[in-house]
Amino acid sequence: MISNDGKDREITETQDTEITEVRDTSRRKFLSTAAFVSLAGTGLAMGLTSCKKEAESGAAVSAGKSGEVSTKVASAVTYGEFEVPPGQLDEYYMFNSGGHSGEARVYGLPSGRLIKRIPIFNRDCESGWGITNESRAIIGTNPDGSLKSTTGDTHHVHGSYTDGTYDGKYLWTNDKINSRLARIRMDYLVCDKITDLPNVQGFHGIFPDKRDPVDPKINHTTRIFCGMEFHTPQPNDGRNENDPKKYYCVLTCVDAESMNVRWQCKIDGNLDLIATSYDGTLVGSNQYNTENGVTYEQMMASEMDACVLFNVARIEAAVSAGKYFTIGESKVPVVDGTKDANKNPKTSLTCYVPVPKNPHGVNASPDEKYFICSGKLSPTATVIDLALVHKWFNGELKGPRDTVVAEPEIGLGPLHTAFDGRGNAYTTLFLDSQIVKWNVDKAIAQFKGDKQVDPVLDRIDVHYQPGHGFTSMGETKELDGKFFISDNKFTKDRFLPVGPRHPDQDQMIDISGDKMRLIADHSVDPEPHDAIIVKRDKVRTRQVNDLNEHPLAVKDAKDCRVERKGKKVTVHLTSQAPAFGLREFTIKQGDEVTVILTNLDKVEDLTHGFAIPKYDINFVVNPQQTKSVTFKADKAGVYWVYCTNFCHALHLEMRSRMIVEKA
Ligand code: RUQ
Ligand code: CUA
Ligand code: CA
Repeated sequence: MISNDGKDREITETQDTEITEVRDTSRRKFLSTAAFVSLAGTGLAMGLTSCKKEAESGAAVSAGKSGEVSTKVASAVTYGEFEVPPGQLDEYYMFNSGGHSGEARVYGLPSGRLIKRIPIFNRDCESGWGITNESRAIIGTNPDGSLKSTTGDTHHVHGSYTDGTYDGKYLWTNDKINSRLARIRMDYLVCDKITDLPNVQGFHGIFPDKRDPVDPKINHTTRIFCGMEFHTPQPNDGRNENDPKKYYCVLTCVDAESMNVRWQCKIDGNLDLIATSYDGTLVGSNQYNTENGVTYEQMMASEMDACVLFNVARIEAAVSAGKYFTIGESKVPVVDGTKDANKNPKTSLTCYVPVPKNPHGVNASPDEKYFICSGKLSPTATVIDLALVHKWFNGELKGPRDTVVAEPEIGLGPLHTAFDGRGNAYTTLFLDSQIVKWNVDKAIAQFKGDKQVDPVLDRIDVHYQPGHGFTSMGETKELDGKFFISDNKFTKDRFLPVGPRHPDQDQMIDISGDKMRLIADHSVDPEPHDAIIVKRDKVRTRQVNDLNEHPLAVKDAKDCRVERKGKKVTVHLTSQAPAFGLREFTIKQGDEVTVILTNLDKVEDLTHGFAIPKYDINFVVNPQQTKSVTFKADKAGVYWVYCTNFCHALHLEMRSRMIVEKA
């Protein structure tokens, strides 16, 4: 069992000698390729072993091999203070990315209740996302009318800032597959814009800026920074495909309001996660592939990779001065942030800070002083002092590595770091299946040479293999240090078995005291990746739409009608419980039909649905909302348009008869 001080580590039966050596805290340093690859599997075995023991001691629900489930009462920890009784509301929102679903999700915390899914890069037949004309215009369509794409891979959700904290205006999330950035407006919690990033593959990290780097009056988010993980030929149109030395990555800056791409910055190596400084001057990204490798062996060849820091003001000055080029057909200005083009720190656009090895995760500390970059294949976290980064940019330091003020050894497979506002950092340890709590000042003292001090304060097992970890309001100046969520990648035996595809898990940890306490296992749909925890008073949603916000709204049931222009037919329709404004309408086979539907009900929560059998059309309209849909009436016959949302005692009777006359 792994003890809380991290020293007394029992070696499990499943570990071979090589692994034993790696797990010895006194000897383990960097992991060799072979050690890492075998360790990944062993990490899982570790998790299982520790869980088995917990179940025996009465702290877990576990399913045996045969599928039988035994429930045991949880031990000493009390959970009452984190319970949300019936009728009470949660204190926080959690905005989660939805991984392969291409959506975002909204949970209440501390209850862990799923309260909304926000479709973005997918097709969703409840809201009609990807079905209605309005949503299709946001997703984008091809010349043949098909949707640009309906696959997505969202990893990170971040909110807009004013004065260093969430202002409740926007959220942004990435689509890793198709290199798109989506914006969610927070008044309705729906996606309102999607931007394609040119010249990008593997769009992974995102972070909004927290204020303007030069204009003190602009204290809110105006830019989103987007990382590019996979280097490619530029332009990627068939040239140089066999010459990886010519591949490269760019950082992309997108305007928060217009969602237009402002500029890109060419770099050496790749970009993974993104962090922004509280003063707006710096953007950081961990780089695990400074080798420019094309296989994982090549990508882990060096002992040191980097965290690259971008000088935002200098980059924008270079763009304004016309010191840029463009790539292929893209008109986006690209500045050169490579080392060769930036030999003089005093004019450099970028600062490459060496960090061991294949780092993952870079997080800004809430005291505004540091970026912390995890080693992943090194058991360390690297603390970069942002004031020193500015000194380097002023030519006052010998080298970029002089910006590093601490590099504590914290455990195996460190990925992401969160904060409590009391000077402590909490880092997820993927391979150790733990969260480690460590003190940043102590780590700095240790780095300066104080051998007595141990920065590690506490460790807690999670179940299992944590990726992201984040704290309540943790990425703002208003962080409250109440709890930490560990997004675990593996959950084998933590939930009722549901077949080979397991749920993922948000495990909730109380961090308010000296010792961390595990307080809840929340199941989540794969794969949540990352989230932010936002105090509920920051989010002010509107509960009823505004009838005037859609230019085509049908504002009165009397306006319902069928209009024909040649083969183009428009059906103006309303819904008001328990009826549609037209009880029937007739069109002709071969018509191109647009239905515009306004829900005239004003009562909060009185949503109606609109579905046409055999026509693959399904969406809902909320009170006072208008949506439209266009389809080809290619099948003659009678089709009962029906309401899909239980709205009234006569919900089942809420239908309209669509008659398609044979051509
Ligand atoms: S990444 S598990 Cu897609 Cu956010 Cu670090
Ligand atoms: Cu309207 Cu059900
Ligand atoms: Ca590497």
